[in-house]
Amino acid sequence: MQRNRTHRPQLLARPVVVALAAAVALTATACAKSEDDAAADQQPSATATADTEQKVLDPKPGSENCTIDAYGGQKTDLANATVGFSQSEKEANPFRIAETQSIKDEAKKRGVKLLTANAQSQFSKQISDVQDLLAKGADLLVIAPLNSDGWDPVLKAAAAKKVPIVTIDRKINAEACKDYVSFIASDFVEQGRRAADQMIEATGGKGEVAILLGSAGNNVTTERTQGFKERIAEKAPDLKVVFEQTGDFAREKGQQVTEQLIQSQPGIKGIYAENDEMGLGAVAALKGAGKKPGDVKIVTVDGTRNAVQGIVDGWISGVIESNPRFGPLAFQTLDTFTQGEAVPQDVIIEDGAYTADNAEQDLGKAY
Ligand code: GZL
Repeated sequence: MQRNRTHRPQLLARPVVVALAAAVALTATACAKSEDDAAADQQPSATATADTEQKVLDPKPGSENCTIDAYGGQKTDLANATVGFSQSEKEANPFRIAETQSIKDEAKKRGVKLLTANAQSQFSKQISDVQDLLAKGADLLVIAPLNSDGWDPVLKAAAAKKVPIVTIDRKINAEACKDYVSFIASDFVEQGRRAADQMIEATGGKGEVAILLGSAGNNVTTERTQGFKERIAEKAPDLKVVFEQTGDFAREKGQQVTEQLIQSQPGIKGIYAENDEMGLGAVAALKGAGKKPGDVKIVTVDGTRNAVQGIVDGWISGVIESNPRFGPLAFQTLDTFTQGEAVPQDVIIEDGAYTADNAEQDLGKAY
């Protein structure tokens, strides 16, 4: 369930926070919501942008908990520990820049020693990066995975040293509370649904649209595509997806694919780009083809400054945020867990959204 709150209660004492969050989750699932209420819950206000300092561990509905007793390992004081952070993609994409900065800021705020590594978008390097972090003495790991599969060597090495792992952003196909403690991420299917809502709004629900797919081999691409197609089918059957091709989450590839698209589908009405970098590449291609702002409706996902500026300039119709500011939640999870308290196995980070209604006033919240 996607809820957008721009403000949160101050962080309460840990056990109360986790209990409160769990109580809210239970109440939300237990109470009988009317169809309208449930639907209303699903329609976040277009002007809401996420609270950048989310600290409450919002459990994904149905999430189980994990404790250090169940996982194995020793209670420890996070302040005396060394945390290793493995970033997946090169710091060229503002999403990755903001994500890494958030981890570094929170470590500094808490006085925790942080070791970092960047795999430069090469999965084999990410595996060796994590092994290096373990060799350098990381007591805990935070991993932003590039791919969902292929993690066994790392999981075995971390388990052998009883080093707990928290994964952020993309999911690894492994067992929660056994191979890793918690998975903290956006609801990517919901992001796809919300992007579809914005595309339906922008196109009037009729015509042909294209999807610039993210890179293969991760749940983000799969789930953003799933949510978008589900919602289109549910709410705008006259909106037809006639083109799908990966732009690898990269601006130049997004531009190349869009150049091919407007050659092969000159009547295309909308483009759903599964991240802002590809969306900005699409804008460059449209400009190069002599199109005007708004000729083709573009909806993207991330919430980067340039994409939100694209809304102000009329080139982009809407941006669904994919909140990269995992630092507070990742360290809150590590802190609560190492104190011996329960943490949710699945934690949701909340996303905002930008449209013509709020892009100008909220541009400063984009990253
Ligand atoms: C989503 C993240 C995606 C971003 C892209 O949480 O995995 O990877 O949307 C990035 O910008 O490449």
